[in-house]
Amino acid sequence: MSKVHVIDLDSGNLQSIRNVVEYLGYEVYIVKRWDDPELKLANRLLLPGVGNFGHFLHNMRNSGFEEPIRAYIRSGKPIMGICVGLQAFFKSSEEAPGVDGLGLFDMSLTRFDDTSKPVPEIGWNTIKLTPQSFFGLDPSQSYYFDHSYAAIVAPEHDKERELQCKGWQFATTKYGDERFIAAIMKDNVFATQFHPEKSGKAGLRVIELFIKQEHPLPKVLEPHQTNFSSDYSNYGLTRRVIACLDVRTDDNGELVVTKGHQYDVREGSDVGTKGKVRNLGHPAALAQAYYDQGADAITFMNITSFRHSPLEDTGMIDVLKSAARTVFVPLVVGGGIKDTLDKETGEMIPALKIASKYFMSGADKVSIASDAVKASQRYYELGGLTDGKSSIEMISKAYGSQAVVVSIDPKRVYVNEPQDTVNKTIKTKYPNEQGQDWCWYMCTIDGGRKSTNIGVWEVLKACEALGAGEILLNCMDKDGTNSGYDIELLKLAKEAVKIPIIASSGAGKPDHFREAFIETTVDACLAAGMFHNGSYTVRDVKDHLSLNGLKVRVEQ
Ligand code: 1PR
Repeated sequence: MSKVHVIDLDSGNLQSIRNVVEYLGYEVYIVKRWDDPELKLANRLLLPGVGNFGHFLHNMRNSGFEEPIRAYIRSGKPIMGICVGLQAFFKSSEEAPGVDGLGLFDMSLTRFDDTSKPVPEIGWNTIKLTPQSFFGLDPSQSYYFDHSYAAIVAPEHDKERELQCKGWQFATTKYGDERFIAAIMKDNVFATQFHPEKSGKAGLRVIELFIKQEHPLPKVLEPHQTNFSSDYSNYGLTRRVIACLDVRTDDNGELVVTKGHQYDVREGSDVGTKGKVRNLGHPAALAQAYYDQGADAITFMNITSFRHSPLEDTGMIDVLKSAARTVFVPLVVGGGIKDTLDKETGEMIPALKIASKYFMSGADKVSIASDAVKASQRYYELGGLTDGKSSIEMISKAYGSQAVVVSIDPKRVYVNEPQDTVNKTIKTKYPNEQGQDWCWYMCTIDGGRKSTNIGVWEVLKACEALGAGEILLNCMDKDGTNSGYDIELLKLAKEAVKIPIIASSGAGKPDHFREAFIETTVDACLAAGMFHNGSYTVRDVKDHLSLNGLKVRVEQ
């Protein structure tokens, strides 16, 4: 087996799949048309999907792929579906009433219950095999999940037995109190709800064994691993540790990773003087280093995109392409995702097109900051309604809400009493010099350079309604200070929305991560400076969390 065929249904994870298969040493053939004669020659077929179930199936039908895929399956040759690729093999989904799946598995998907946990499920979870392993699936490993709908088998305990009787082999995962199908196999059809292409070495192994059609026995679980896989203190997920790379050109015109002190990236800005742009290393090389240390996701922020459009910024695209070839955890890219005027042609380029360029280069998610604040203001101007035109809505419609992160850059504003602002206030434990102990968090735009009149609570609510999948919550007062996260801000944000929140700004030592995870219900913690200056590695943070009883992903 030297060639692997991949069906192209405009899925956001297509490039990531291609990267993994090439990394494993196989040739990739992307099948773009249903009548491509290559499809008949395929011996291993991958069906990647992300986003909306209905959108994916309509796309499959409208592009004429349904019957060729069914014919391939009837031929008995191996096929593997990934994420929405798995969901398409089921009967239907609550996400798209009235749209039929391929019906290979006689079961329907439903939305996770969000009354007591964040939805979507974003993060690394363990699996339970029923009854035995296939394609190297390993209960001692964690796999990366990113979805709101699932083939839920619990609490109907008999369901699992019923499915086994049908000859299905499957692995399940528990998110909160809901158990669902994480991977499934019947005859030549194999599929995973998780993203093996983004699950580090454990995921690469699953794809490789599918290509080789091998089923080695998994390792026997050590007693401590059994405890680890039954820890539901974070709904079953590990505590995610994320490394962030702020990227811009330095004074020599080189694209570098930099780091600000309260967003000022020039040397000496922390002591009141101004020097050169801090150069902390090459973006792709640092991304690789953090991946090797065990980072659970990497974010790239194009921090001068308010000045230069990403359309002109081919350097960032090159960085992303290079990192995506060897870094197999989710890659998030932000900066300049908004409708943009192309200066050369005078044409308005929609945010969706800019995002697509990043997805095609290997990004799994895009992060929107300034434009999300503007979209929130518009949302309230429309009386809490959406007009479908914002970048958040357009991108989440095309690529799924899991692909849209909203990055927020708030700053504390003190007031005498809550009535002094229309925005949501908190009573803080840290009054300002004037003794004011009420404050709200004003959302800034253009990398903290411009103030607005809207608060973080209001932007969070609006962005959730517009379809954002996750929030990256910075804090201008804390950025680069190494003094710990703003716990009050995190608590406020977690009260506002159900979608997951990534804490950012202020981490200076591993214990700051523990503090954020214990004192708040935040879903992930991100840091930049403490990793870039070499004080600590990602592994140091994970060791510290683990010693303090918090489950983390460690590659075996
Ligand atoms: O507005 O959609 O074009 O996006 C611009 C993006 O670039 C935003 O997400 C904004 O946060 C980011 N950005 C713009 N200017 C800066 C700057 O620093 N001058 N970075 C900037 C903001 C915040 C985080 C940082 C954390 C952790 N930096 O990226 O990594 O605060 O830092 P720490 O652990 O060292 O404290 P758009």
